[in-house]
Amino acid sequence: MEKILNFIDGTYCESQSGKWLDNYNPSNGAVYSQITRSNASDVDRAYTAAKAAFPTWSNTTLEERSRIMLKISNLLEDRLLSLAEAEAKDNGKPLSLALAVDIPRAASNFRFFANAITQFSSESHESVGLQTMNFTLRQPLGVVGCISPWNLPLYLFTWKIAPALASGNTVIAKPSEVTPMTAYLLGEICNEAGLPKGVLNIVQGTGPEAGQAIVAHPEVKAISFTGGTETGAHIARTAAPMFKKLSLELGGKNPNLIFADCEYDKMLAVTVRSSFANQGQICLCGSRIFVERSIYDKFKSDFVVKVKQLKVGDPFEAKTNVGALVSKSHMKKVQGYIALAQEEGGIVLCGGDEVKVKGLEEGYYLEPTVIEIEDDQCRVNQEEIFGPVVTIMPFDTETEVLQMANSVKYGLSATLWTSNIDRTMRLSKELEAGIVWVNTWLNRDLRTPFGGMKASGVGREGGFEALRFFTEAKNVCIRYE
Ligand code: TXE
Repeated sequence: MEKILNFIDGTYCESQSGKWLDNYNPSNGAVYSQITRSNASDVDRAYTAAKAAFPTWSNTTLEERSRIMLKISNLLEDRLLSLAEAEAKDNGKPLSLALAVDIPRAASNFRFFANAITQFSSESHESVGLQTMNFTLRQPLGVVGCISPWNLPLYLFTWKIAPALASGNTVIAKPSEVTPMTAYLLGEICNEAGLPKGVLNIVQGTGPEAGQAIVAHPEVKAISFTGGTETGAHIARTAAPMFKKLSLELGGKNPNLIFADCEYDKMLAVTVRSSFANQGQICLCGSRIFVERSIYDKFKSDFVVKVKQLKVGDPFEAKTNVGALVSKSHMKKVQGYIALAQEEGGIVLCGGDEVKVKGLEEGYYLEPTVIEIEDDQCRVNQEEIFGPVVTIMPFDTETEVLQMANSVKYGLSATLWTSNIDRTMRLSKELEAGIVWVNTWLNRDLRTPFGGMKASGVGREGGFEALRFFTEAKNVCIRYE
């Protein structure tokens, strides 16, 4: 059986624990590989390698860092098919999605930050009349930790690593133990691209063991984390007494506000995607759909027709729109919410059941599910489900829908469908979300700030924000005669 190893100091190695975790293929429920189960002593080894690599890497010219990172980007593109296949097998997502989104975006992450670092600059402030000049040094932090989740495995892993490396840090990174494969494959790509050993160290294992050891390591200067809100709170509690820099990208329960004056057909097509892309397992999916009452009945029937047309099945089939959920336990969690919705008085308009795919009966497949609700405060409309489940309900006024949109603990993204520019401006300012999409969804320019408000996290990634996060600003003040 295939073994997924750590990548420390440029070399693949087993954990010192000698223990292994099973890695499942969600499409058929079978164990297909084993993951080395790392602990604090492996994190220590990774730290030693990263610390030794730091002086050279942080003094490597920007041109050279950029050149190596562009090479990694090119190699990711060269291996598009094999990496996309690995991602689909490990995660259960449709291969078509991994080919179109996950792997190209991982390559873009490296390319973007390879270029961004050559344009990153700092300020100077001349204190005129006082013969004083200030300038700001932007220095790398040292050894930093990057911890990523299972929903967009290589995409989010590289989204953190690329800016950390570009700005001169050395890294200890941990992918999710649920989807470790593509991070494992990244090691050999880094070696082939000539990334010096120890600059990127990849530790495999569980969150509470390997992840916790990275966060708790006193010399790891910053943690960039994407994952669940509870885990984020735990990380913040661990890191706070050591005053580590933290960037936390956590859960979401994103509203979709649909007004009668929108471009209807475009809205309908995009809303199907924003509801069920990646089996609804994207923190940016629009899981609460609010529709203006005058078009509510039409939307409800058109939407249900389209959702029923989505093909649930084998991630490797070209016609599949919805693949397998990432794990059995996650599927059980999502099913629990579908049952809860009915207890709370919700009406399941379509979906709700497990799907048995021929030849893959042990896979984790669920029908895309649309639930009509009456009370926006019900739990299925308040708590993050993170699966192929959306709620819909009508609204009468802009004030009412704004109030409902904002009355959840999360604040990651919001999508607005309208052709009214005044309303666009009013709501964009009032919506409690780090990202507001108007007449579009998941439209990403990597220069823009990315992150959430409230329980969706702290800090912003993307563009220069990420380079600022991974550097320390130092003011140098020179008095001259
Ligand atoms: O995530 P975890 P889980 C949400 C979603 C999901 C819920 C739980 O609602 O159902 O979170 O998912 C590592 N110290 N999102 O339990 O545990 C872990 O190994 C350090 C939203 O799978 O947060 C993995 O690498 N690290 C989300 C990463 O944290 C720890 C994407 C994320 O896992 C750790 C995923 C610890 N103590 C889930 N415990 C999004 N924002 O996109 C775990 N980890």
